[in-house]
Amino acid sequence: MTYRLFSWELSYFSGKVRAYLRYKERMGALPGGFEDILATQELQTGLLLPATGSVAVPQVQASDGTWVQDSSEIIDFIESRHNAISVVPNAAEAPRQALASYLVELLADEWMVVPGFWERWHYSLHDVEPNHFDYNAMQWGSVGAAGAPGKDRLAAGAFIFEEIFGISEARTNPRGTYAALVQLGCTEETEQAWWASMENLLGLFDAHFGAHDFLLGGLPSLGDFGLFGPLYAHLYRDATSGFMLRTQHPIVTEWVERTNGDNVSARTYDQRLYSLSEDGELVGRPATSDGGQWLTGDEVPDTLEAIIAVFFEEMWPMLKSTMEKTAAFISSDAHEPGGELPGKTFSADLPWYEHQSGEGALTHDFEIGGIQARRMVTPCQIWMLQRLATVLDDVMASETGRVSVTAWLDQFPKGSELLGLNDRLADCRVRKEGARLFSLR
Ligand SMILES: N[C@@H](CCC(=O)N[C@@H](CS)C(=O)NCC(=O)O)C(=O)O
Repeated sequence: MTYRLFSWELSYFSGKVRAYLRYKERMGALPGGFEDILATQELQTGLLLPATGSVAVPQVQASDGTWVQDSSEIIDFIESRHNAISVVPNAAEAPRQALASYLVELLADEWMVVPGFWERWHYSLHDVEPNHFDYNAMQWGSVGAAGAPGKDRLAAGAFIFEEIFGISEARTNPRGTYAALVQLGCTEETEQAWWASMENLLGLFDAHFGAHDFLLGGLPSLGDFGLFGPLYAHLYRDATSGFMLRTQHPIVTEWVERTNGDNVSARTYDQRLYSLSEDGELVGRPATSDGGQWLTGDEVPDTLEAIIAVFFEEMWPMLKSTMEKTAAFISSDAHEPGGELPGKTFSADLPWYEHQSGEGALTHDFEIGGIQARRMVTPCQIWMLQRLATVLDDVMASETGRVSVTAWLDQFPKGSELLGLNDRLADCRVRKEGARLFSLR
């Protein structure tokens, strides 16, 4: 079985899936491998859209013709077919580690996306210093005008920013990516608070990756690939944040390179680490922390718990409101039973534009850094929460799992509320078909 990955190098969620597929392939767990294909507009509209109902990247096509859209669903799909070198801890044997993996993935996908998205577009504004407009235009032009000479690719990117994203009037009349930032609750009032949230997390990553090469020890897992979304194509590759990351967070920078499968002085796939035996022979030894394995005994280190505490403190209140607001919308006159719901992460989905912007029925209050603000409700978070609820069911299925996870969640303020997730989801469950979301009732 081989796979085609349709992706962009500049894309948050493409980086997550590419690093995951590279890891599986290099560990020998993906026979047949995968082909990484630039998702040009021609392929997006001619192939991806008819197959799944969305042009979003990444998308994967298996050699039997099956299409999968959404980074999390792609990982679930590949894991179900290639279970060697699993990236998800077994819920029965390591219930805390399993839950921790999904919680970090959710935080990375749907919360860190806001400051990750902001830094790219803020430091592209004409009057902001330092500035990476040209870098960003080049990477967008290289998708929009793939195959054209460099100067034309750069010009194509600048054209997209002006004509489609209206970058010159981003503050006064936000369009494109700038309108999307407002829909995500990232405005001049909140942007510094969002960035402070990211900086706090970077400090927590320094502490964790200073002791362990990956979230769960000496091998990567689902949470690492989740974090790769914000930390690779955005914070590491974008020029302004990339300079900051390299100069202020070398430990996180090395984790990015390691998780991407780059050679980092033998700490990952392609270079070996040897010692010399007494008689001068080369003797191999693990190059990564923790003996090159996940931590045993279902250990979740304190430094990882500190990251999960951010999930409960900052993101969980919004997720509770997402479930309530989606349930109210589904039962309102604005929605037909079983009808479609918006599916996008980064911006309001066009057919629901009025509902997801301003004070629309699919907007809600949230808090960041003590500031009250408003943002769109994102039903794809419901789909992510349903996935989490399944893991929770698995870990709670045994008496030992139940005791262990209940005690573990108790340490986080409001952590025990997660145990009622199925009840909270009861009136807002969704069904995913290709890329499209529908209510269940
Ligand atoms: N939840 C989806 C989000 C995918 C997504 O938003 N992809 C972005 C690029 S990182 C995109 O294609 N946006 C353009 C669009 O949705 O039209 C996932 O995890 O794959």
